[in-house]
Amino acid sequence: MKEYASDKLRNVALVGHQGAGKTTLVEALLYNTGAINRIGRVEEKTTVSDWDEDEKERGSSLSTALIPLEFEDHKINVLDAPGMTDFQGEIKNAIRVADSVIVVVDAVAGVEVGTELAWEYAQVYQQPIIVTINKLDRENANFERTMDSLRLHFPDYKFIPVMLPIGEEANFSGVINLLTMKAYYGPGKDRSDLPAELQDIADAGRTTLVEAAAEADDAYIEKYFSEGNLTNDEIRDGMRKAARDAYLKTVPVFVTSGVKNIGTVPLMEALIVYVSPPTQRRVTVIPASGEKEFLTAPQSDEGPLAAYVFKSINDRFVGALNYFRIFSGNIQTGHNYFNINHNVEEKFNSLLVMRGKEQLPVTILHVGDIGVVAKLNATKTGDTFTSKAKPLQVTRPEFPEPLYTIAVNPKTQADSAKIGTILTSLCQADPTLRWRQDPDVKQTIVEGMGEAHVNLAINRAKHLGVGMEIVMPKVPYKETIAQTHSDFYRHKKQSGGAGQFAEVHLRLEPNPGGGFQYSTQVVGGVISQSFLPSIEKGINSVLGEGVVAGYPIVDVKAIVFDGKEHPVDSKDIAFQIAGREAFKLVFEKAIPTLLEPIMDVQITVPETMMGDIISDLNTRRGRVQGMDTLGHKSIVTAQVPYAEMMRYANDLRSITGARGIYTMKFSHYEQVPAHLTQSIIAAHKAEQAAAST
Ligand SMILES: Nc1nc2c(ncn2[C@@H]2O[C@H](COP(=O)(O)OP(=O)(O)O)[C@@H](O)[C@H]2O)c(=O)[nH]1
Ligand SMILES: [Mg+2]
Repeated sequence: MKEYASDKLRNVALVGHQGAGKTTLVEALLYNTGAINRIGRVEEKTTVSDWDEDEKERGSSLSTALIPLEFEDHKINVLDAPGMTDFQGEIKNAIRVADSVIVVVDAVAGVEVGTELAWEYAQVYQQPIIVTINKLDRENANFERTMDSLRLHFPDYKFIPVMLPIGEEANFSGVINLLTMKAYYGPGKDRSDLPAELQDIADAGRTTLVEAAAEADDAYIEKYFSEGNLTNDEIRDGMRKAARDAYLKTVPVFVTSGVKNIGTVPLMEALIVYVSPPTQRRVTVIPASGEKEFLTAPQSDEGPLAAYVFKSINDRFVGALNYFRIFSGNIQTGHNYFNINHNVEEKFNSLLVMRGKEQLPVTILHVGDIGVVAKLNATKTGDTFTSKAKPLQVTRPEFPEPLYTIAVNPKTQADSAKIGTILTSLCQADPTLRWRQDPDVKQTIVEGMGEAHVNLAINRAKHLGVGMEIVMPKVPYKETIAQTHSDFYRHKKQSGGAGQFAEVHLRLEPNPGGGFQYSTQVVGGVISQSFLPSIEKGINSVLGEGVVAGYPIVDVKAIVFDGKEHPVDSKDIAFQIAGREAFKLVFEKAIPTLLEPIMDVQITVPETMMGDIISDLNTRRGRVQGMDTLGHKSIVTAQVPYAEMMRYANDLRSITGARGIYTMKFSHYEQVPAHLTQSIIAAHKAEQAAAST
């Protein structure tokens, strides 16, 4: 691929709800530039973006694809992000490294959950937004209604059409460009005169556009008032400024159909005109001093190197690849660069530009560009390449806590040996995925943002040669007691051989929030000093296993207050056994109870669904703590037992038709209600009985 200087580069994240037509739109854009000779279809698994085998299987994007468009001497790096909320890590990272965001909105459905999510991230990273109202060729598509939906959902923003549709649904045939005041049919390469019946609408649209552009600059306002018009270059410049202005919040609106390839050339032109070159970027870095600072714009090839790795993959066909964006400096084949996060130099032998899965070798990438490097050793998502001389670390975005948990078992002995390495590498590549060996529930736990997300991880592990079966994760309960109780246990073995004797009197007291504590109050030396640690050892052996339900024991004080010993038969092992058995005995009588994790949950749904959400929370033993409205959205905060939230990602989707999102994080442990405790204990005993027969 050709070499592009930074003023010829543009980076855009293509985001929006799943199914809005992003991947298909990219096909049309590639086709227009001559990179492909036919527009691929998601249904036929022939698109450039959805190249991964899992994506083909599911028929939708699961991760961000990098698609460089070479158009009018420019290279536009399009990051085609997935739409499902399960993959919000991918969406965030794409927006983070782009300089502008195109939100694709379905002209039938209007604003959807994925639209709002994308919008929220664009705001977080202060990225200017361009909207394209897409699929205008579909039955029931409606430009004005979609505009209304945008205004309703994002009331702080001003939506200014730059293109207007010619026809709708099956009659959608082209766009009116309000800058040139010409009609562009099909993809929009050639201009024709405006159809007479659209002249009035076009005139009104032009006025709105000119006024919006004028607002961004005092000189333009003055000119507009005195002369009544602006030049097209002034309009473009004004719109570019207005889109970046935190106060004006102006969003240029385009109209397209990917499948029919209509309005796509003006959209590409817009990407060059309305998106700033990547050297103007405000980016936070952490230098050696540790104090955050901004890289001053314009960034240049000569500046200190700061290249951020926003995606790593390890695919069995394309191998291990790291995708990075250069915020400062440049990167060249054959050079070594310093990975500050892992404190290692990595050699860039294979520098590439990717088009979907197609690898195009390059020798240099300039400041602002997005590229890929193959075959590194240590580098993973979130790392920064920099120079040792002036180390800079690009700050990572914050990622949400996981929402969906599964447990996995290796399928075979061989799988069991590899499972840890593979899961670790998948989690390093994806900051929203986690795994751990949980000693409390004795399971291998994998956590992510939703069922599709964790299933994809398990599938990828399978492709990498590790078979796993998914099982239900256990709730990490803890055992404790509700009442003080004392009793004793005598261990006696005096038939044949060396005898054993020990007697331990033990009191257990609840110790809320204080963990486990062991102490002795033995008076008059009834138990020798040397046996006291033996008793403690015996008790400790039970703490991890639990007494009644197989969960670890917390918040209990154990006090040895009396006992007996035998001059010959008392020994370490005898006191260990007596301590252990005394503990179990007293624990069973001290009203054993279970503690369960309680989560802080925040749920955002359309206002009309708030009632359904609250009544559902009631069935989950949830305590609603607050209700808020933000625009037409309701936000419910609640504390809910983790046991009731394990499959909430799926349940919320079905209650709201995928129009709800939520976050969840651990708050504290709390006592499980008595009737539930009884059934959990009974289930554990039944399981043990079954295992021992
Ligand atoms: N009628 C029509 N269908 C489209 C258009 N673009 C995409 N589709 C269809 O909508 C579905 C989702 O498209 P896709 O590109 O995967 O959407 P993405 O999830 O946003 O990437 C597919 O069935 C496409 O064939 C369009 O412009 N018009
Ligand atoms: Mg897609």
